[in-house]
Amino acid sequence: MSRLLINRRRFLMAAGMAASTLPLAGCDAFDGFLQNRSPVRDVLASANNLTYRVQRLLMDADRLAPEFAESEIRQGQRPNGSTDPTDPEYIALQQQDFAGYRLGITGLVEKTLSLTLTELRNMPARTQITRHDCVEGWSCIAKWTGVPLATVLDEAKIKPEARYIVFHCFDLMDLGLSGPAAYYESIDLIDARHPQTILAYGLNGRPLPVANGAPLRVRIERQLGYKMAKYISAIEVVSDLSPFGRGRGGFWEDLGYDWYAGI
Ligand SMILES: Nc1nc2c(c(=O)[nH]1)N[C@H]1C(S)=C(S)[C@@H](COP(=O)(O)O)O[C@H]1N2
Ligand SMILES: [Mo]
Repeated sequence: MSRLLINRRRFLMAAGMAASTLPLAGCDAFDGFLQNRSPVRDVLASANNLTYRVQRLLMDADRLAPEFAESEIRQGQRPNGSTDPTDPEYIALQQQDFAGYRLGITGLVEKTLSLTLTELRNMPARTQITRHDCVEGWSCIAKWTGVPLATVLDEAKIKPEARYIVFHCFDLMDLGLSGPAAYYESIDLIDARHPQTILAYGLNGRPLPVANGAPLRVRIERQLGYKMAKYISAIEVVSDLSPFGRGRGGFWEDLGYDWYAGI
């Protein structure tokens, strides 16, 4: 399946230009492009829905992304997006090497969890060497170690009405005039339960560095890079994505990217 790869800066410029040609100039116009009933957005959303349904129909739910040999790791994982969060809560945790970190799992679960890094590291682990594809057009092969998300969800016992997993992150993104917005992401339960979907705390045999999302980031190997939330502060199990951000299921999705970024 072909996919239009666009440079992110160009994308944001294009979004800004589209907004500035609207009758109302300024940030109201930018908001207008993004608001729920914008025709532009509806077209994007319906095309994305179609891709999602077609891929889900054609795809074996457990099909694995390709895995590679150690010798195919050619460089460190290229840090992208946020690489050094300055948010006070994050800095405080980082200063103590994340000893005080707790991963909360809340929402539509029988049992709310609050897990330390030690507890996460003591759960069954999976290591995989996979290729990360960023929408900007670059790739990187790296070795990731973590606990399968399915294991954590089984521990929390998700309720029957659950449909999506939302990842909340520590880092705020600067949207210029629109002000800061928290990075967040979401996936469906098929991706959540996929064997290669892990909450990673290790990269290339070492603890996950800050630049790549310490202390915990998700790997969703059949999707593009922006789905793989770094700096995860909490996981919420939900039935509806509309309450989060601008309601499209992720920080970049709220700016127009596809929610389903299957590759
Ligand atoms: N919290 C958070 N997660 C994030 C991002 C970000 O800016 N903040 N950027 C995303 C994008 S676009 C990519 S390509 C990958 C980059 O991961 P890396 O820095 O380990 O290469 O993280 C994704 N997850
Ligand atoms: Mo990306």
